Amino acid sequence: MFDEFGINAGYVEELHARWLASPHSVDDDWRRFFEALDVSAARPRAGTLAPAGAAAAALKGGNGWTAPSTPANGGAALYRESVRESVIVATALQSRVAQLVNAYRVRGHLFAHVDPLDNTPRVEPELDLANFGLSEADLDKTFSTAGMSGLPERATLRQIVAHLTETYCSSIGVEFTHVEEPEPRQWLQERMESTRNHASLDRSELLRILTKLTEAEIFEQFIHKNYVGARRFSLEGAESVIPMIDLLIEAAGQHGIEELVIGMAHRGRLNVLANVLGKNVREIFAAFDDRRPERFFGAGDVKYHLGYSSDVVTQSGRSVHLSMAFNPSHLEFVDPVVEGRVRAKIDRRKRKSTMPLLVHGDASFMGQGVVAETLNLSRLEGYTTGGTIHLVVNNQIGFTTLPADSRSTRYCTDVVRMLRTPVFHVNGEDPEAVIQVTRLAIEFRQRFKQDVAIDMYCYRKYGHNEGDEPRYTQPVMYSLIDRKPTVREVYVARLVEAGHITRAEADAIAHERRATLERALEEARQGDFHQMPEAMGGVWANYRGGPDAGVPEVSTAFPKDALLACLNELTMMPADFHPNPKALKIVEQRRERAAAGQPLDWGTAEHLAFASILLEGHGIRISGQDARRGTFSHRHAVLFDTDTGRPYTPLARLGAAGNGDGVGRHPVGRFEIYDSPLSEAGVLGFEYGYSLDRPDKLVVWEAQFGDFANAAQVIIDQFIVSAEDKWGRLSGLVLLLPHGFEGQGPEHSSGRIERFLQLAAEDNIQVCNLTTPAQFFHVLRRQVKRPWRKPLVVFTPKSLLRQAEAVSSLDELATGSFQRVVPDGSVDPRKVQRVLLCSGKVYYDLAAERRRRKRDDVAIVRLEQLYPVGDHLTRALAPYRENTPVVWVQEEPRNMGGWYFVNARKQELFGARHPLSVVSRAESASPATGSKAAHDLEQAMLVNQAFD
Ligand SMILES: Cc1ncc(C[n+]2csc(CCOP(=O)(O)OP(=O)(O)O)c2C)c(N)n1
Ligand SMILES: [Mg+2]
Repeated sequence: MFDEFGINAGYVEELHARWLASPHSVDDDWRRFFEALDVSAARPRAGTLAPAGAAAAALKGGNGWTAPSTPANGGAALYRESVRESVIVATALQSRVAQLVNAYRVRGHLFAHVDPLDNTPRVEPELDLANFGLSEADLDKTFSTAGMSGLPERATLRQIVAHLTETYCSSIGVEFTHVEEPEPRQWLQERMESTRNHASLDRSELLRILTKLTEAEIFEQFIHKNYVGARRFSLEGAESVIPMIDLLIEAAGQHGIEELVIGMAHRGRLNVLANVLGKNVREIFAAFDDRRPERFFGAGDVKYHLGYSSDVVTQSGRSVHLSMAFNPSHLEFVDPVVEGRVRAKIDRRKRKSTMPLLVHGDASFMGQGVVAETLNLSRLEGYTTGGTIHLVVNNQIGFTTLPADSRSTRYCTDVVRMLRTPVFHVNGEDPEAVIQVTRLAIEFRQRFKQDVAIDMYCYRKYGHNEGDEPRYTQPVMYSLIDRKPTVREVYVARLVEAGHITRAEADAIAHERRATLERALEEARQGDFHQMPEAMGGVWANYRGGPDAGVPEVSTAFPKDALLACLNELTMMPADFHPNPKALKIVEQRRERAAAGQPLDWGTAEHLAFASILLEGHGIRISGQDARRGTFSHRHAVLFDTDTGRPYTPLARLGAAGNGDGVGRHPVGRFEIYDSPLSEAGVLGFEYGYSLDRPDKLVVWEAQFGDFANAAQVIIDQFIVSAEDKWGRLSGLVLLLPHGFEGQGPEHSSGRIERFLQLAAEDNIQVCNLTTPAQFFHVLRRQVKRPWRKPLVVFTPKSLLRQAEAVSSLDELATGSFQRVVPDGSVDPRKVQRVLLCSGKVYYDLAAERRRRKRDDVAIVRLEQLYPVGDHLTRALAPYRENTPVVWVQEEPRNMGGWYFVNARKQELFGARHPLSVVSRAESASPATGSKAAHDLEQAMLVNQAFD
């Protein structure tokens, strides 16, 4: 039974009766509540009857609540009635206060003063007392503060409201009530309410904030003056970023974090490099001077994309290693790359405690889908990094576009809410509030291992870059900005007013900073300082990039008995494990076929490549959609118990059994394979990042079908193929892209060989399209064994996984090596009238047709590695007479596949000895037909044409 206040009066009455009988028989909250209601004079002792009027009066006097007036001569019944009514009224009020408190926690952020461009007084109609059935008259009544922190057990409504307003509606607005787990939510609530969400800072900390703000401001002004109009993507308006990251590093040191990897776009990047990472400003000035351009022909990158690393000793005495990741213009795509790097460092264990910090822009954070893809990785076993701190430099504009046109959401951080993790909105003009949320953020991350976001509202003092005029498009906003004192000036005024510092002291800090920059500029202009590419030391010391020809090939053979022993060990399952019988059969057949000397399929060769790499001490990490089983069910790297669903990964247990088969040589590398989320850009970016810090490992990303790699084109273009050229950064990442025209339609056919070949230059990547399991075995082994670290793109088969002819013998694995070109040993070169040159699966169609036609005048040469080219094809064609026509045969339409590449590079590929022509599908806007029958016809025509 609920009354008009939503209170179950009968229930309250019953509780009251229980409390009267035994105060501790009710919950603490209720006990305190009844105690507050109770006044000794009014409370009837057992067996006595106090006058109800006295009770009512006492209630009124003691608590300020109005109890119903009752006749003074009332008896026990009247007393009960009076208390009951008082209880109901009081309970109702208390519950309204509880609702109000809750409303501040849930919605207070909407009314916080977070925007430095908006000083209009806040109207908080939603938090109006009247909305909660409360009024001004209730302000001086006292209420229980149970469940709140930072207030005495009882406080007036006035005190409560003031407390809540300060905590939730000042310079910090917090979204946290959507956090589902009670522990983190309550922890945060307690931490905020107990401090009114204010950082308590001593004078030295205040001075440090001021110093950092000053450095930030003077740095920008100095460049502005000395390099007029040069692009620097000024941080002005958002200077608090500098004390913020400075504090984050200090806090990281205190929390025992040893390394911070920072991903950050253009805005304020130079400032962060100079004033946080301690990059010598001389070098930055030298980059602005841009002398000796001949060193950078066709290479290098603009100064605000370059990475840097340094070690900072924090006040706690601990050193924190800082790495600013290199990044391209493409906003936000560095996010997954940073996550992958951090994960690799964590996995390496030496840098056990590594934290990612991602600095975002407001427009890009909400606009770019890769952000959501990255956030989605954050709590997945294969990808978690223990929580990322996201800092959004929310200058409320993206180039010329305002939030109203940028997003459908209220906040630019709303995508983070998907993680049910806290988001702090903070006024960037209040550096101390920025410090407070930074502390909360890192503490939260350390405690709960989750992402957390800080949305720092600020403004952009100039246009998008320094040559840009913002008043064309934002006249009103900029007339406001033009009138604003700087963030530092606002803070100085505040410190002076509070008596922490004199104006002269503040000026001295600025003066000293200016003088330092003057000296650095002089030095930069005296000598020959320039941006030095970072040396590839540390984990990269033993690996090389540069030209293919400069690095010798290595042997990739592996002893036959050891391969057999691997297959044996991989079929051994724990006694209590019940694999799917069909999957078990596939695994067992690998062993049986090998033992019987029968040829091996693709899945077997792949497993043996992995096993041998592990046994040689290299770790392997594979991720991709459905990678554990394999899209085409050929892999079965993980088996699942038919009863329990428990996974079992034989490769991860390799060598652990100590079974005396001679396989268990140590140390065995770690094998990890993950089914990735359905993301390409995010996951490929992550794996690329991982490869940057683990050159010792085989790091593999597999696309479900090669076609889908184009959803990650930015990662391919901006990182994988160009990082060495732009940033001197190497990667041994492997991309497996299932490719082949098999009648499955416009998609599911092409991994877009042409794209990779167009991107191939300066020996930047390796592009392979293979025809045999042995080739796959050797190319994977080469990738870890050769010290040359270049991304490897392998177009992998689909139908060939089960093609009876696409097999290799164990000997070919045990003794062979990777062949960039597979010559044709089956025909007498003297008889050959035509050489068919091809790559990948079409080889089998051509070979079958040649058999059918019994043609011994046609040679078929396979280009297994399309790039880098080398002289391998020249050598393979050497046995044929000069001028023997070479026909490039490809399944792909003419404008796709390898044709344009082979034709353009024929001189390099095989000299001028042979005329070159092509057989392909007709030029087409879409890779393949949707009709299986049309595909079959096309394929037959193509093959016929090659022989006609
Ligand atoms: C993927 C991508 N699209 C477009 C651009 C071009 N662009 C560079 S900065 C910018 C505005 C970015 O706004 P915001 O993220 O708010 O950062 P701000 O410059 O305001 O700090 C745009 C559109 C880009 N660099 N990357
Ligand atoms: Mg912006």
